[in-house]
Amino acid sequence: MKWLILVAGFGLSLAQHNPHLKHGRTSIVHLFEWRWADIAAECERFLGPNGFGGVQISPPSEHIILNNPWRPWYQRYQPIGYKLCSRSGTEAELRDMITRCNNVGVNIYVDAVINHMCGSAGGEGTHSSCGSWFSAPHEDFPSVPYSSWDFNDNKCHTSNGEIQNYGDANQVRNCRLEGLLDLALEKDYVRGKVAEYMNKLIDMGVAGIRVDACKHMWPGDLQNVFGRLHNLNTKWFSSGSRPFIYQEVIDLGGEAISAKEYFHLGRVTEFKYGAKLGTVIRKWNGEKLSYTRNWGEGWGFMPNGDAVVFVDNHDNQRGSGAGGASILTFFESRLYKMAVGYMLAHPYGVTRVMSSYRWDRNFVNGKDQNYWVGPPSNSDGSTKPVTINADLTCGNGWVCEHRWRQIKNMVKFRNVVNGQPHSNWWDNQSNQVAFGRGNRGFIIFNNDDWDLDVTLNTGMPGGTYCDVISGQKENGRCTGKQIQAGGDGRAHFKISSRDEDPFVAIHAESKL
Ligand code: AAO
Repeated sequence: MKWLILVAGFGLSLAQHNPHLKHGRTSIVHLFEWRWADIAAECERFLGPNGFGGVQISPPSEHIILNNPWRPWYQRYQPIGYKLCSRSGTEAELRDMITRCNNVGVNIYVDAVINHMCGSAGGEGTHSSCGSWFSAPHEDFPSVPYSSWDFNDNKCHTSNGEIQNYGDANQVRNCRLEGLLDLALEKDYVRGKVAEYMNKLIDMGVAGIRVDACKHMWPGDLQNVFGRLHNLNTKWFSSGSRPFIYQEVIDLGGEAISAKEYFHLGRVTEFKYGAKLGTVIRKWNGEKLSYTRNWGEGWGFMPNGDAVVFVDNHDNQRGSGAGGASILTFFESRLYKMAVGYMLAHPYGVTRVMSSYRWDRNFVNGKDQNYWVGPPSNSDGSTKPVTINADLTCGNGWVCEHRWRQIKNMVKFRNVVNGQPHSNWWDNQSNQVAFGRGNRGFIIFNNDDWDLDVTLNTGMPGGTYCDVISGQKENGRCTGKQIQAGGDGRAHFKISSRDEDPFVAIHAESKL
């Protein structure tokens, strides 16, 4: 009996680690603050055709509307209830998006904010995205409903009810994160309401959930909630599929709470990944690309099967969250493309690509005063649509990193080499490195200040390949550099340190 329970529990937890990506796809893109209508169109016109596996959407739940500062992006991390009208659109638009994305094999992952409601200073009234009345000072959210009984106040023992010390696990989980009203997830009632919210989305067809602020919730409480979740909708997923769970836990070491406390519940965001990769590509702290020969668990990252990885996320691209100044973003596009290319070529983790909007940075004493700036908006606060330019880039202030040729093509690379081992490593003991993925793909970087000129064994079948970084294969022709592999798999590479993109990638489907 004991064995049976153990085996069942193990099976369940493993299941929640599976992102249920379709058609051999391997990557998720975070379309941060996009409208549902734009995501639906993007699934059909771009993500499906280009082999993207899924989209992480911004929180779909009803949220506070803030005026000071004006409509910051982070208002969506202050729920008022679980109705599904948000800055991204209505419930009908959400449902339409989920259906249309699923129909082209692109999964939807919901960002669920379940640790808290709005901030204690959120006031009282109907300044919420569906117009529901609430009172922050009285902890009253009738649309759920939650009342003051449903919050953690008596469990927190700090002077102001806030988290003051990340070295104290009780504070981190029982007190308020940045003044946000902290839900008592130990209560059966609260667990039920949260699970009901998630189940509504699961029934609508989402494939999984990014769970916000998991460090601030007890693993046992989360286990109870996740145990209540329905299986995925069998219209699009095989019967018995458990929702994919990936938990936001920031663990750079040195705190009371560590990521491993959450592994049995689902995957976890590996924040060390982007922090270290940024340091390596910037060549800070004496780091070199050649040191990444054992990238992954060899660098002290969590087990491969537990990790979701990314170069930057919506917090640390604007200097909050974790990682600090080493994090690379679209603002430093040359280094950024190399970092994303490295991540997508390397077998470690489930990969998430960031897709952002532009804002004007304004650093004062190392802090961006404009980190709060919301998505491109009209004067009434509504989010501007994502427009598509003739060259397939985005307009209206949307950056669309996922559409950049180099990134789009590396998403495809990852699909083509899926399941192949990391192989044929080469380095110059400095910042020139290369590695293959079995006989399906090969990538080489020159992050030194001098040119690269070398002949290497790629492990690929002989032939002419099109480099998918400087160009791509179009109608059987190559718009970029061509690489000749001999019958022995050896190929000659030349990369100037002044190239626009100092890396080259070839794969089985870029063969001419
Ligand atoms: C806003 C205002 C607040 C106001 C509040 C309520 O900014 O001034 O008090 O409303 O009125 C987002 C925004 C917040 C915003 C919030 C609600 O980022 O600014 O507050 O919406 O609108 C912690 C959490 C982590 C969280 C991260 C931002 O652990 O879960 O803070 N991320 C998620 C979301 C995020 C969202 C929320 C959670 C809330 O992704 O968008 O907030 O729903 C240490 C700890 C981390 C901790 C950071 C930051 O990190 O380890 O756990 O993250 O501190 O407090 C080095 C260290 C690293 C350290 C880091 C920063 O890198 O190695 O460990 O420095 O010190």
